Amino acid sequence: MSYYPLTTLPDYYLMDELLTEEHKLIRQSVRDWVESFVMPKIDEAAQNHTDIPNLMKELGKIGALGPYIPEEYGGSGLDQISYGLIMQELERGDSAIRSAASVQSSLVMFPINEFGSEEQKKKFLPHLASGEMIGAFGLTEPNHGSDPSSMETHFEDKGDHYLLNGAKMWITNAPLCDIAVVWGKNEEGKIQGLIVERAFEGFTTPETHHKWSLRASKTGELVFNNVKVPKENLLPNVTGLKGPLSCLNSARYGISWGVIGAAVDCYCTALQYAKERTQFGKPIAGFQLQQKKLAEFLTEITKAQLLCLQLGRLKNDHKATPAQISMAKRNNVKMAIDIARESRQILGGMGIMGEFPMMRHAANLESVITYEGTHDVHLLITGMDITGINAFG
Ligand code: TGC
Ligand code: FAD
Repeated sequence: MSYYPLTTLPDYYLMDELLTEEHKLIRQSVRDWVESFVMPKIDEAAQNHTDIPNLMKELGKIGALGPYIPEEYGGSGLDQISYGLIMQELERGDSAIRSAASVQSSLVMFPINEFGSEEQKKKFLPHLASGEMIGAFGLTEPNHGSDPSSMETHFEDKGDHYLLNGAKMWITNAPLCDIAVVWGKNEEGKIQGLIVERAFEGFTTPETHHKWSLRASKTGELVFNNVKVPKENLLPNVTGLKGPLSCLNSARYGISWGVIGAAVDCYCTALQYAKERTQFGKPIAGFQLQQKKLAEFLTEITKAQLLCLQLGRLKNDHKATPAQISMAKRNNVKMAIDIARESRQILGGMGIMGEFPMMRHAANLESVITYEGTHDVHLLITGMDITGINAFG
């Protein structure tokens, strides 16, 4: 159980005035759900390295899966700011909860909605939106992480089906998934997406154990050993790396908002603790060194909020560029991990305990700063955008 309840969100620049009533209602309902469903269970789940039972169905019930997917396919048809606010509240609970919703929404439902056939949309999207079906996204491989275009997973056209071989690594929800959107190369070496279903022979999903990060989330491999994939499971409307990278744009945007939630949880906890904890005859919040930390936390959270709100507006208007999204993902995750680490110090020894969230958030954010493009990869994306020179190779 969390020591401090999730009360309000710091709103130093009165950003709520820029939100609609619907945005605020959505945010409040997700916050209430996190308070009642996630907070009582999250420390135990993370300590025991187990997922939270029924998480996906519960996320489905509150409309957190594919919120911007059209209603006809089971989504809620919401705007991008609503999606961001949902991610923020979920990650205030734990990055594992946001990860579950991110993968399902941005990495599984998004590509089916954008690049899938009408039959695929009807067959999969409503079940993914309700959480009855769990999806995974396979891009990263054992030998190819930051450089997905070198992937080895491949498939051959066998007339009435494709034959898929290869392996994906570090895949969120792999051990739990009913379907996986898998990116592989066709016989011409072009990247395409396939929907691989749990029942397909030769498809296995071994779990990755002993993580120190995202311990309330299942991670694993996707292994394809001569898997026969029916032709109707190919995503027909995209070819090339821009397919998976378009999904990442959506997920990285959600992460930019999400990590504000983790930072806020740490900031609120540290502020309250500092006001209550007395040393040398006064609350530690009265010492300049602690005030410096707290003031800087709020400054960085406020800047991150403003970045996300404007990015959300750009996204609503279909004007957000991948490089703008990279800037927000990189800046906000670094902001959050710094706040998690520094705020832990404000709690002294108590900061290492499970009843406070800092160690859990800090450990989670080690994954978040790595997945969906590492901190350094996003810097290189910005560098390339402003100089026009590719510094990757
Ligand atoms: P490059 O030559 O630059 O581009 C190849 C083609 O892709 C297009 N493109 C994009 N399209 C849409 N969105 C983007 N963000 C795009 N970036 C590039 C580009 O226009 C080009 O199109 P075309 O038509 O000309 O062919 O590609 P590159 O091979 O040099 O690589 C670029 C690089 C390094 C930036 C990219 O590969 C990258 O972002 N690497 C990081 C990999 C990554 O983020 N992996 C994430 C895996 S999924 C995950 O981590 C899920 S965690 C889930 C959770 O639990 O929350
Ligand atoms: P590498 O690419 O080997 O990078 C190692 C280091 O080298 C990094 O510091 C990197 O920044 C640096 N580097 C690489 N290239 C350059 C360069 N050109 N210049 C300078 N430095 C460079 N992937 C999925 O497909 N689906 C998922 O669901 C998923 N979930 C994940 C869940 C967790 C918990 C984790 C940890 C990862 C997940 N990933 C997933 C994988 C994640 O996206 C990759 O770990 C990430 O993209 C980095 O790849 P890598 O680990 O192979 O590191």
